[in-house]
Amino acid sequence: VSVGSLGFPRIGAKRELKFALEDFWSGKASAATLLEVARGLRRANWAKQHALGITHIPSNDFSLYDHVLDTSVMVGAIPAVYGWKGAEVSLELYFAMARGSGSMGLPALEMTKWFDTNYHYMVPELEPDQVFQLASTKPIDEYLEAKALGYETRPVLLGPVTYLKLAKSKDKALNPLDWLERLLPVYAEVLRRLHSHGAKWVQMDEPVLSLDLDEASQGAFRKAYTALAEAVPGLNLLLTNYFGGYGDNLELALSLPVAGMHLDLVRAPGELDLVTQKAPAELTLSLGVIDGRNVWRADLPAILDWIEPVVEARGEDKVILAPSCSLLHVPIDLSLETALDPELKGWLAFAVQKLEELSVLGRALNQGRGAAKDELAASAAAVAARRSSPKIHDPRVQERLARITPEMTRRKSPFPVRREAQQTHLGLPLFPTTTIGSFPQTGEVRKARAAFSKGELSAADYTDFLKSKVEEAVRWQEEIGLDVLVHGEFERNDMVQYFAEQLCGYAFTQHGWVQSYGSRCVRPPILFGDVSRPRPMTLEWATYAQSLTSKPVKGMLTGPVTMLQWSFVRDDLPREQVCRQIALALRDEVADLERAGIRIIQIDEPALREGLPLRRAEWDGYLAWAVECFRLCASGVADETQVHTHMCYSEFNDIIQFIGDMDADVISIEASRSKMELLEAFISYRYPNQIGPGIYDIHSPRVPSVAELVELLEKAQKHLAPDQIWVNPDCGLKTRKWEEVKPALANLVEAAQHLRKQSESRP
Ligand code: THG
Ligand code: ZN
Repeated sequence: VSVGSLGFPRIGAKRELKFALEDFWSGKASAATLLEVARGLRRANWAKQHALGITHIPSNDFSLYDHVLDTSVMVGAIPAVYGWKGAEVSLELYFAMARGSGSMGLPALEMTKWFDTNYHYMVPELEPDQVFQLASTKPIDEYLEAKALGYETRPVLLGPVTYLKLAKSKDKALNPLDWLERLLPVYAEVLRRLHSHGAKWVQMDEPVLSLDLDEASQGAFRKAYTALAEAVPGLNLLLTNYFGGYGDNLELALSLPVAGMHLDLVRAPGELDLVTQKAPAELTLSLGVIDGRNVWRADLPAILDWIEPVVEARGEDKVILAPSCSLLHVPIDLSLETALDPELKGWLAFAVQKLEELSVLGRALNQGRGAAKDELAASAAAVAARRSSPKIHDPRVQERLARITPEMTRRKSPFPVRREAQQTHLGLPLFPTTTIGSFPQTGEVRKARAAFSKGELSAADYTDFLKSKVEEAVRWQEEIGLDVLVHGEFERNDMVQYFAEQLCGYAFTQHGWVQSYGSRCVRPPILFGDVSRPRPMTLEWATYAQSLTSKPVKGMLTGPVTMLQWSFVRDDLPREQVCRQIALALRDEVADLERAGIRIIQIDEPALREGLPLRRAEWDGYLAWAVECFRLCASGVADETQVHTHMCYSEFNDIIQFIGDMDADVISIEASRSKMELLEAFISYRYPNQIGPGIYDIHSPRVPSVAELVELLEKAQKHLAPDQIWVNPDCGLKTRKWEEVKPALANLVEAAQHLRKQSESRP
């Protein structure tokens, strides 16, 4: 068998790409320096994979920003606003598409989540009269670059059907798939050139095969692969689907004229038997047996038990071992972690370790298990140790889980009753104003946190510093007249990490960065054991802020589904069980906040929607437990206590009923950029509770005027009752500057006052 890798993380083990990009953007470094760093990263990644014994080493898995953007550039899909004249695409133009360009007044392309991952890609935008042309030879250049270094690689392309399915058309009446015929010649040209330079295989990533596909999409696959096979007959195409099984698309996939097919056997282990029964003998199978989405060490002997018969039956030369998907979604190298509990460390594998696992499997399959005796024994021992470790099992948590009752997931009274109680208790005006929670994380705040974590600032001094920031923020909110205040979250880093650090059952890495978008990374915490809350997590800051004012201060929590979704989660329990554990821990925090006199508590769930399974048939099952977990966390309070939730990056149309089922007293959503379009789901569903449609787009430095804020509110008021509407920004203000935030929020308050006056003067 051979051993393949579908893609290696490109950010660099020390985030070299991030720093090189940011230096280039700020003018501190030249383009040549950036490109040299990029070249060095590619060289190091190829060398590493080669040294690990990988035979199908990927090329063109690198990207300066995003591989979907690279594909748009490759095929010349550059929207007219960028003024491209058809020549080589400059770095300036590339980054203008990625991030917008202030100086040229150009917008960035839209960015959205890559399938069910926490990675974001730049959405291709096609003109109605889009013509495609080969505008970048990156796949060929990088193939040749590797070749010059002595590596024979397998170039990776984002396949044409997935590319078009991810694209949006400026003219909504047109379906991007209709451009397939025009697009294919460019792909054919790229493949032809790769082939002529000696490429044997090309990996065609088509993860939309993990989705429900309609007839037209299935037809597009047939058309595309028939055309490409005809155009470049001698080249082996590896049809690569991941993040799930082929499901209903299996017959289709098996009918395509490709030389190989990749299976994600972590998400869809059941497909191995199906495929081995049906696949023609000459089809090479790439078996994705190592989890590319999680950080746990694999059970190598168990995998061998499973794969050996397949290799036996199909022949060694027809099997490639692989990770389930690109390793883009896992941290790079476990060996850099020096502070992890050694026991936990023994259970983990990052990208480098995962390739090592594949190489051990390859050796065992090619030379017999004896040739990898020690590694296999170590793998089995690690798996056994993890299973039986007392560190992951907490009987008290399990007992509590078993005692969850349906009553615990229901508020005491229905919303209309709660609303009366809350109105009496809180006495808020019509169109109450608030913010989503965080205030600008200025250089000063970040510096203090860094000094504190390095030990250069004492805990007492750090606390005093934070207190002064909270006090400033409270005073300032009172001054401009906001109705519901927040403490500003100056003490928090990431909204998941902050809570995870305070919960039992979670661990942290030093270098476990995973690309989120462009130069931005996150370091997802590792949820390895039963989750519990040893002590209150947010109480001190909330009560401190409340002590400074008579206006209500909102307590701020990250919800259980988001805590789950943005962590690496143990794979020995169903996700819904883990989520319930988190919900119980947060429920205790909610109770503590209420007891301490906090009358409004916000539980953010920005990741609830992205957790949706890729196939619709699984949606209801997921949504049922996700909503239940939110309610479990939120329902332990009295009628008078007002529960808010906040969701961003969400389309609500197809899940609105479940949003309703969450039964939050108030939900704030991102709505300004879509000019309140996102509200439509709430309107047509007749959402009964209160809503704060965000009216200030926090992704832009622009300060909105009172008039435009009023206009957005009036739009909302057309369809919602006045006493249903809250007035707030789209999202937290962490990434904004005070110079922008202060006038914007003052305008927001004024807009609310304007609406109050209007509605008073009405009969
Ligand atoms: N936290 C987590 N996941 C997320 C978000 C989050 N996924 C979706 C969305 N928010 C992604 N957005 C961002 C925005 C900014 C950054 C990362 C993801 C960012 N990261 C810092 C960087 O790359 O320099 C590092 C932050 C840190 O020190 O932890 O700026 O909010 N989990
Ligand atoms: Zn948000």
